[in-house]
Amino acid sequence: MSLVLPRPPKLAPARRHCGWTAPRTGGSRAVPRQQSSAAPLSAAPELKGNKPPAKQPRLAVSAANAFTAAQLLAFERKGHLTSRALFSESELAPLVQPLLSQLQREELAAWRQRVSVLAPRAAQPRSVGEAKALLAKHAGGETVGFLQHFNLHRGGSEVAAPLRELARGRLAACAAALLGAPRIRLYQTCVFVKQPGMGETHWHSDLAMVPLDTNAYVTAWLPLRCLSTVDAALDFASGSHRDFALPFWHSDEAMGRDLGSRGYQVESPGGGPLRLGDATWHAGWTLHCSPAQPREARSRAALTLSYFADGARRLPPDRELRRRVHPEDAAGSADWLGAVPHGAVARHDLLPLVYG
Ligand SMILES: O=C(O)CCC(=O)C(=O)O
Repeated sequence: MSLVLPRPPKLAPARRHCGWTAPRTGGSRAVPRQQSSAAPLSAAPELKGNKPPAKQPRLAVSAANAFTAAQLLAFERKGHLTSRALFSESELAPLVQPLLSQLQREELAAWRQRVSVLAPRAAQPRSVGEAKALLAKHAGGETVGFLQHFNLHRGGSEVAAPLRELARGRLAACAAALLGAPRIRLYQTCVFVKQPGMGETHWHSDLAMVPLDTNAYVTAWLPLRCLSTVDAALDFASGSHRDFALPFWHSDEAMGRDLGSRGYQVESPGGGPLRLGDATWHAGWTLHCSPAQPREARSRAALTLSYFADGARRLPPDRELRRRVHPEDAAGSADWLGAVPHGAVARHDLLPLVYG
């Protein structure tokens, strides 16, 4: 059963807005005071290992058998769903340590991306310490909610091929089932790292950051270790993906001030904290957020894989839109956007067909 909070918390007032929802750029806590890098990311001892991921079992998951009718109905109504034990721990474990090592190697690049989003006029930092100092000075009080590592499935790194395999297998079949679409493309992968003391991820909808003219978009969120009750998972505003009135009638400012009056039931994954191998799913317009990661906790990293139904078109140019695409995730689409004209069907090698 899902953990249902008694009352929806006031849905984040935010200093900045992504399209019609608060961006997921910061949090209520101050930027961590320590200037050195946070404690190293490490897998739980039982998860260490460096073998290639075990082959997924032969039992083929297809869109037809991925979920029960009751689960599909719940997803339609609520806009989110939890898949328990979608993978066994031993299937994912071999991917985890190489992935965490890569995140550590690329930490400075991730801090640079945060600076470019939160303090776009600041100079490129040369170290993590410098990035933190720049953000403290120039981010207008906005705290860092996470670091993002986009599209590690691309290229030839140690983790790229296993991630591509992961993106094509049962996750793609689940996405096809949830979207009710016969052909599915991978939009992006992204690892979100919340270091100890990082702030909350504000309420937001993913599609506000995606330059596609579609509603058929879904994201799988997989923690890279078993989470404890204090670790920051996602919270979902149930039914918010169907709240057409919200962006239709309300200004960005009004929505940013207070979404709490809309009566959303706020739910986090039910049945206890997520384990390695569990996944949560949220629809492209579902409002979701994540609390701050406690200072005394370990870093929490989560792999996200976002899918869309084949046939979606790139949005028209800004002058024809009521709202602009929020630039926070621009790094995720930068490599193909120029090759797909406005209004054209989004088909590109970097948006591979992964199902159907
Ligand atoms: O992991 C987080 O803190 C944010 C993740 C998120 O916003 C997403 O998966 O869309």
